[in-house]
Amino acid sequence: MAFKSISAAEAASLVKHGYNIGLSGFTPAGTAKAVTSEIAKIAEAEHAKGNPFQIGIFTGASTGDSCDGILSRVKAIRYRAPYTTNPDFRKAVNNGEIAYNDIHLSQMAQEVRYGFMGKVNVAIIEACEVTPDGKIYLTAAGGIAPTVCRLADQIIVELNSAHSKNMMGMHDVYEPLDPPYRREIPIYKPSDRIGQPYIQVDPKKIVGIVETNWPDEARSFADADPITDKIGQNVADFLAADMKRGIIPSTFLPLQSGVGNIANAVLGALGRDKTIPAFEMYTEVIQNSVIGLIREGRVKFGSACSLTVTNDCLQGIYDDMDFFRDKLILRPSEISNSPEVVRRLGIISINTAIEADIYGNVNSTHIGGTKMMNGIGGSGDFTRNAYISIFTCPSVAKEGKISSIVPMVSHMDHSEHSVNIIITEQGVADLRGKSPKERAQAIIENCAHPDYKQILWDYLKLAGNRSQTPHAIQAALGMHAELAKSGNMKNVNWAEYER
Ligand code: 0RQ
Repeated sequence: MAFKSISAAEAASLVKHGYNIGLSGFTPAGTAKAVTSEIAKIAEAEHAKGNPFQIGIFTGASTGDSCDGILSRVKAIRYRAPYTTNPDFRKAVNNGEIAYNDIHLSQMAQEVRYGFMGKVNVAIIEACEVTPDGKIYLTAAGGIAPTVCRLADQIIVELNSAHSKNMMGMHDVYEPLDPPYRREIPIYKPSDRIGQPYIQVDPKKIVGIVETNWPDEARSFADADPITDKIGQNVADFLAADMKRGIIPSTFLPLQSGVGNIANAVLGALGRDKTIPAFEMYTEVIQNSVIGLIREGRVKFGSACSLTVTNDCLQGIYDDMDFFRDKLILRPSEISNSPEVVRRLGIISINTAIEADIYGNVNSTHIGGTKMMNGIGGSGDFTRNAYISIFTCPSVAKEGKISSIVPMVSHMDHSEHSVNIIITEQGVADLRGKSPKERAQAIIENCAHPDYKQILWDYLKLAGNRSQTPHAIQAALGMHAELAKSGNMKNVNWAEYER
């Protein structure tokens, strides 16, 4: 079947007010870009005429400015799930303008299939190739593309020549059956292939091909600083010690690592530490540092959902595909983040906290308990099921006015029941096998910034010692209340809470 070549504007005109669109991509990697930019123009024009125009967006994880940014600025998003990193989108969510559903990334495809979020009207899929019999070859990410292609009434393909056709063969497309027919996902090591290198769709559903040449809207990384370097070194030292004492097998275990500068620094430190053998990754995003470690032979294999790398790094992979072809695999997010597979493979997970409390509960998503930052991403998928779950963060934020270690988190994403290890630049709190009271000692002693240690010891004194998880309940959010009042958590005065 020969497909119709259409412009991005023609494609966008197929998307009507009230529709839900399903997008390829996971992080800005592999996300469709041209059609969403044109949808924004339609929204603006309709709004100028006084007509409503808003849509729902289902995608793999965050997107780039051409989706979340442009569409939130023109107020064209009614609903969106899951993770996002766009500052304008964040502003709109925190102003109450967008219904944002921040679910675990592994659950996104299946919740769309189960019908929890409504119909997928149009799928917009970035591809490096599409064949007349309906084989779509994805670009730099798996995301939820197979599911939205199957469920959508219409499929628009953005054929993006900024991505090399060398990408063909890198994907492993597999969609599980829904209960009660679901079977195990047959991945027994990170490099196992279980599906097809393309998405097979009914060619009649492809309503048009939009040809583009639009590089991924990748974010660059800040240079490592002494704090992120120290956190990275603390993670590497902890893992090396756990291997030495036989808790981690001498063959090592596959790693998952979140996104951002800390994650990049952690992987850099792990790569440099030669007491840790060359290892594999079973993760959701592969960042620049991992590509370097694959070239150096320190990472043997990378299974992920996306190549969230800078464009020059991506080009380097495309140019060197003979080398990378048997060392990388890209999967849909419900496979890369599958709790079943994470538990089976014994993944060591490393994610970032905004704040952690003295008992080991972690907040990864909200500032001050109410304002959305980015979202939970895949951190919950991995943490809950990991062999060892690690959270990292600097011990203080905003020039020391905020302690990342607090008596009680202002929002909880990962509970004390799932969190094994907390690591800051100050040190490592190993929470495994400990009661809440023992955890509080380890976290304050090893992770809190020296400026806040006494404040936290004083809180514990106020909380007393006569329960499983001691709290002075009126004072538990006292450091947050103080931040809101005076702008500095250090000014907290526990005497105000003494009875
Ligand atoms: O503020 O942007 O104004 O400078 O939060 O913090 O230290 O720059 O770190 O960019 O790695 O982000 C948790 C948000 C960390 C991220 C989070 C302020 C701080 C700064 C950013 P500015 P940093 P990062 C992967 C898996 C989701 C969970 C996860 C994230 C800004 O890593 O989204 O790992 N994680 N998912 O100043 C107030 C505090 C603060 C604070 C930091 N306690 N109070 N502000 N900040 N701590 C994602 C995927 O699955 C794809």
